Formats: sequence, C-alpha cells, structure tokens
Amino acid sequence: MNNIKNIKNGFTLIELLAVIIILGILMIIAVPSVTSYISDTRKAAYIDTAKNIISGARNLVNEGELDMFNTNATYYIPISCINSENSNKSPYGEFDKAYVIVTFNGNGYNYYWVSRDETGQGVKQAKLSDKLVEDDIESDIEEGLIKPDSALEGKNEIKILDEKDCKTYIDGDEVPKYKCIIATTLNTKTCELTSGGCYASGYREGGPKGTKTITFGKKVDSTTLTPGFAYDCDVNGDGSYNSNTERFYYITTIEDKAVLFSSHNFEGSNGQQDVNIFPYNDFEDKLPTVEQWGNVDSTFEDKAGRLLTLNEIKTACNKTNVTVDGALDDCNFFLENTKYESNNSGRTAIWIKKEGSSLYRIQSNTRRITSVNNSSTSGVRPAIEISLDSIEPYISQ
Ligand SMILES: [Ca+2]
Repeated sequence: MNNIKNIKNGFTLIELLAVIIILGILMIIAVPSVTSYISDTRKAAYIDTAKNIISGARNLVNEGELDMFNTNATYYIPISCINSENSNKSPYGEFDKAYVIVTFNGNGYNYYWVSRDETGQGVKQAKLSDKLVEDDIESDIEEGLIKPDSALEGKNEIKILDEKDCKTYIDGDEVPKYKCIIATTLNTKTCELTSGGCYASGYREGGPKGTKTITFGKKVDSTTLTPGFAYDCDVNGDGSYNSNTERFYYITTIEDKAVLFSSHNFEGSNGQQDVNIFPYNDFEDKLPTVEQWGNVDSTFEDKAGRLLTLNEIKTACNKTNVTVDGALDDCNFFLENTKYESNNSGRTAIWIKKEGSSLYRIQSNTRRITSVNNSSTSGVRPAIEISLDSIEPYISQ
C-alpha cells in the first residue's frame, strides 16, 4: 500500500525531467521577446521624457527666461534648469548628463537633445522632431557630451548655462539679458485736445479714428524689423524694463545696429522728463550720459544717445516730404509725450539733428517737421544704437 501511495502522490524521475525540458523549451522561446518588449517600452519612455524636457526648454526660451541674446551661439541648457511634466529621469536610470541644445535659425530656434544616464545609455545630438527615434539611443556614447567641436549649425560660440542658477557666464561675468525686449503692451493716451495735435489726426468721437484712444507704435509681429516696432530697453542697466520710461521705437538699422527712438524727452540731471526748455545749442548737454544709460553700447562723445536725422524720420514714416501738416499721422510714435496728446503733456517740439545751418524739429501740434531758428526751444529726445544681437528676436508662434 505504501508503494502505491507514493507513486500516486509524486512524480517519477522521468516525469520530472520531461517537465523541466518542456519548461526549458518555453523559456527559450519566451524570454527574448519579453526582453525585447521591456527594451522597446523603455526606449519609448526615454524618447517621451526627452521630448517633454525639450518642450519645457521651448517654454523657457519663448518666455525669455534664459539669457540667450547671442543669436550666433550654440546654447546648452542642463535639464536641471528645465521644468518638465515628467521626471527628468531616464527609464534606464538617473541622468548623468543631459542637455537641450538650442540654436537660433533666423526665424526661430532649433532644439536638440543629448543625454547620458548612469547606465551609459544615451542619445547623441539628435534634432527635436520625428527624427528623434529609437535609433538615436546608443549604449556606446563617447565620454564628454560637450566637446569643443559641438557648436551646431555654424554657430561658432558654445554657451553652457550654469546648473546652479541657469545663467551663462563669460569669464565669470554674467551675460546680460537682451538689452531690448519686445513690448507686450503698447502705450496709449487719451486724446484731450479739441483742435490740432491728436484731434487733427482724427482721434475723436465720430472722427476718422473712431476713438479718443491713441495707440503708440506697433507690436512686434515679424522677424523683419519695421519702423514703429515697440521695445522696452533696459538703458540704465538696472535689470528691469520700465515700459513708461524705457519704451523705444525701432527706426532703422545702420550696419549691425538698430536705431531706436525714446518715447520721452531727456533732461540731463534728473533722468527722463516730459518737459524740457532750452535752445538747440544746449542739446548735447541734455542727452543721457554713458553713466546714466550705461547699458547702451554705442556712444557719441560721452553720451549714450544722439538726435535723429531728417532722413531717418522720412524713412521711418515712408514719406519723402515730412514738412506738410499731418505728415507724421501714420508714424505718431514720434509724438508720444508731447502736446500732441493734451495741452499738459510735454513740449510742443523735439529737436532733430542739425543739417548744415538748418535747424529742424518734430512739431507735435502740426504733426510734421518744421525748420526753425536757433532761438527756439525744444525738447531733446535720444535715439540709441543697439547691437542687433542685443534685441529680443521675434519668434513666430
Ligand atoms: Ca531699466
């Protein structure tokens, strides 16, 4: 009985061997496909993580949060500087080094991804797009993700944001942000006149403009710099952009510099003022000094600005004759903070550059250029010249 019971409750050696062999065959078939599945899932997760982080980098760049004013540089942004929806972790392990690489292409930015994690898995420089595919994931990446020859797209300068504070440094000095950023809101004034100035331009109820609200300048909406585009320039270098006192309008480009015109007259001792009274011969004393506007890289003698020329006004207004009444109606960014708006707002006129023995000024009540004699008094309003690299570029949305 004992023998029979033993046989019924267990397996013979042959039966056990058969089971082991069958299991072994099953393992041989199943294991490679399971491994492949895990690997593919991880690769997909790796790519998703990278795309999420690149999306975060795009937000940072679009919001102007990064110090990336040099359009001729290849920027490396460490992922620690980027907020992303997913964790900044590779499915294979913690990232050892990972960067989003950004270059400016003239119209917008190109984004690349490069990474290496603690297991040695990584992606060599891959452009964001559908091209970031599984084949980009390499297990044999070279040591050192950033090499001297890693400047992309002919951008010969490499800038790496510091992981601690996510800023770039040149020889230990922090690189400033754009000196001029795109104005997000245009300045407006209510037309309070009942004749001349803004009233004659048509800013009145039932008038040609259909409103008493005057809007100065244009919102930047193109990669082509256009007269009247509104910028806020941190001319005094205090790190902030005051849309009242540091509003500027693009006028023209001279070589690699943009000429921008202040929205305010300037009075030397007290900074920006709306009201100035002095004869032409004093104008040079009244322009901002390089100490007052220390962030402006072009200087004229010891001044940070100069007067506009008659030709610059003609070009910016797209008019050959600017001496007829209303000539500046379509470019009234020349008239902000003058008596164009009300009897209480600033001087009637603004000096422009002397030509030979001729004196000219912008005349706000008649909205045109007038020639005058040197006993006249007018405000002094600076034009600045700023390197094109220092102006925030427009990114089409
Ligand atoms: Ca400022």
